[in-house]
Amino acid sequence: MYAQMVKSTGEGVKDLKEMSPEERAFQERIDRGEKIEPKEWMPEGYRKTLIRQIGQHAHSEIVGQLPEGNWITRAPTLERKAILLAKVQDEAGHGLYLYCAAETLGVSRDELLEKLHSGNMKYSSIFNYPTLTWADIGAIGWLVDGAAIMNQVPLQRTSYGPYSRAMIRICKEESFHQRQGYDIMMKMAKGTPEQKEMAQDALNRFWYPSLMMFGPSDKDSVHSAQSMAWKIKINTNDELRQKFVDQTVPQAEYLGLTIPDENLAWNEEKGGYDFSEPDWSEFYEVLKGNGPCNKERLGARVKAWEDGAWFREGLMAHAEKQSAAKLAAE
Ligand code: FAQ
Repeated sequence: MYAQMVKSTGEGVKDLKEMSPEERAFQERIDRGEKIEPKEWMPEGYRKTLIRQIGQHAHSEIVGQLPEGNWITRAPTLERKAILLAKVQDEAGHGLYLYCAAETLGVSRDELLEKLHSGNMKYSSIFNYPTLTWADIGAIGWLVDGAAIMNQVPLQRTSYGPYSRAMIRICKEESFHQRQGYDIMMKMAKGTPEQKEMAQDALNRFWYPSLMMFGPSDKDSVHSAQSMAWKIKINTNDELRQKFVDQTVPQAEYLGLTIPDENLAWNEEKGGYDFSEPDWSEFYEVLKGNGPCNKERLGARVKAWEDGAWFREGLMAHAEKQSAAKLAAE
């Protein structure tokens, strides 16, 4: 399996023969499907890759609250508002499980947040797009949570124990998120002509950014080969993107909506759809901070951090007072 991987994904991944005895023993554990737990020996690159991926994933969950949070006060009914509130709160919970998983690798939550706020750590490109209408909330649940699930279900089998266990819980909640989004789209698509138009417009704007969530195409993915050898990633970016398209096209047909891609066509031979690639220059611009909402999103997170300083200081003062009192009593 490992030898095959090295062959198929190419350069930069050490062959078993080039590894130190510790590295080889580690790789053999991964190949046997064993989980790696926090205090066990691991190559520095494995630790760093996990901190990067889990940290970015946690940031995505937290920043991902902002586009939908924008509509909580404007949800069309009390029921929709309660559902959206629950969903946005779930995303906060996902962020917290993931920060905890990252902390087991020896990085503090404050360090991770500092890197996010200073622009030295990424979060998913998708959250740099605006939510202009209520239909966008449907499109996010359907497409963005749909893409997130496609990526995260295999991550339940990732090699790092705390990440894999966090993913199991997160995936359960993401399924509810996807269903609520599709339910909004059904109401809109089967509603008045204006509502259907809003649903189509939301699909038009969110389709390609959703495809970008899976990362650059395999030939441009810098981390995939090593991450797959370590089973941090289970599938390549293109494999998951293809599965997402194959799953989503019939869902769009059921809604009576059109995927905004003239090249979309069933390919009998490959057993999947042919489809157009997203505009990768737009993707890299968004990653560089030049997407439509990058400044607003990061600004909101930095403000929340600064506004919460008094609260964190209060908690620390209380904790210090308590431990001083405990010491005095001993
Ligand atoms: N956005 O070599 P690769 C959610 C970066 S959760 C921004 O292919 P890798 C829930 C990548 O970091 C959504 N950056 O990288 C929700 C790397 O840059 P670096 C988040 C991206 O790591 C729903 C460079 O490009 N999910 O939505 C993106 O092997 C609704 C080269 O790329 C996860 O984080 C992107 N889309 O593969 C919340 C899942 N794609 O770090 C609220 C876990 C790539 O060297 C509402 N993560 N980059 O500076 C993963 O599976 C992987 O990290 C990938 C990227 C697949 C995202």
